[in-house]
Amino acid sequence: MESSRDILGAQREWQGRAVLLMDLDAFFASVEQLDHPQWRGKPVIVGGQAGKRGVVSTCSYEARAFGVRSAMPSSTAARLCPQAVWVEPHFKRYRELSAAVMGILYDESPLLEQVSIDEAFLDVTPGRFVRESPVAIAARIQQRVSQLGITCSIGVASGKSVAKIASDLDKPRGLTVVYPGSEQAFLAPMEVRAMPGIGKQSALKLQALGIRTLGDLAAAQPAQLKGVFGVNAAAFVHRAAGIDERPLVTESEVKSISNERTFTRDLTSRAEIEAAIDYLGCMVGRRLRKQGLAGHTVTLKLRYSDLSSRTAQHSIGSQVDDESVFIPVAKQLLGQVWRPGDSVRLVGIGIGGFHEKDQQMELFGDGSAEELPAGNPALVSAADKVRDRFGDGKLVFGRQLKLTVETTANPNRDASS
Ligand code: TTP
Ligand code: MG
Repeated sequence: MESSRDILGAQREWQGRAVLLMDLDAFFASVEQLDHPQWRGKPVIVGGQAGKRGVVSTCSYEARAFGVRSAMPSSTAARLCPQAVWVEPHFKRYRELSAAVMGILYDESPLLEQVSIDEAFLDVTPGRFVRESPVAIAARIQQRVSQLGITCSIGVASGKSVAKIASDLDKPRGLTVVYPGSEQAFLAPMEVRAMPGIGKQSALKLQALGIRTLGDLAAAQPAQLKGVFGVNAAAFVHRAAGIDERPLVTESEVKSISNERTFTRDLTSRAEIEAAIDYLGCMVGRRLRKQGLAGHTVTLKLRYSDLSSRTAQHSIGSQVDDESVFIPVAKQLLGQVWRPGDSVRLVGIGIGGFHEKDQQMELFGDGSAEELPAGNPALVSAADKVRDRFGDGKLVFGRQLKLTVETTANPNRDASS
């Protein structure tokens, strides 16, 4: 461990719940440096090449020193750091290392929530599944991950939001521990944007109310904040005070990821239904990637104007998380459940079949049994980040523009139990 920060100084016995958040450092770039020893210590940029309208997926810390960042246009990155080594992403390899890292975490505790390809929460509450101190467990995870040839940063705290914020404080190779009872002091001086879920718009609205720091937010009345957070106002005030009892959601609980929409008027043409499939498919793809899930089964669900519904399903030979691959499959399914003249009230798309991991992969062009579009992983990944930051409305692909019908109902996430 090269750096560590312990918010109250001396290490002491942990009381109560302990959650850690592990996030790999400059993940894709670190894997490239591992696989190409001649690139170690050099600025390495993973992403689409400059000149081809590409974007940066990520870059090594050596490239960050020049101001290069994720989601930046490649042309800008090339200008900031002309000597950088450029490499296209190798997703199969990243998934392989991600799986190895998740295995290290599972060795410590079975209660794991994978948030993305390089990030996971782990419950290490003493007396629940583990007996050792959470800090010792975190240090061992860092050590074992470094034996794989990559590094990670970890935040340890009593709940998810503080663990997440702590993990980011001392990157790379940081270990930041926030002992139970010290959460509020830890958060109070931070700007509200430090809290996951508070974006630029919310921060501006809070500022107008005189709330700039998490300390200010913790002291606010939830009733004042309905216009900013809606029904979540009280939850955000609690979180700002360091109280966050949200449980971890384990992968085995997630059976499928699906989104559906009820339309305020019936869709009657194939073009309209396909536009809905495009729209919903993009949402499902983004949620899959966010959670590091990929599935075999594509499901299309339609509800008609007489309120009857039908679903059609197709299993594909590889696990997919890229909508440019599974949307065409969903459109093929349309022929099984829709005939010209049918009026459609609701459209839903789901991806399931997450568990047959041994058959996984070959997703990106190498030898899949079926002819599927190759997809564009670097593009979808960058698009996800823009949407995360600015909201769904800000980035619209051409194929989504046709969908102008208003929608109701909320995205739904199927989980057992
Ligand atoms: P992050 O954990 O956000 O970034 P990182 O691991 O590269 O760097 P850090 O040390 O700050 O954690 O994302 C994990 C991977 O996801 C990243 O290596 C590449 C990919 N990614 C993109 O493809 N596009 C993006 O805009 C971002 C942020 C990440
Ligand atoms: Mg990371």
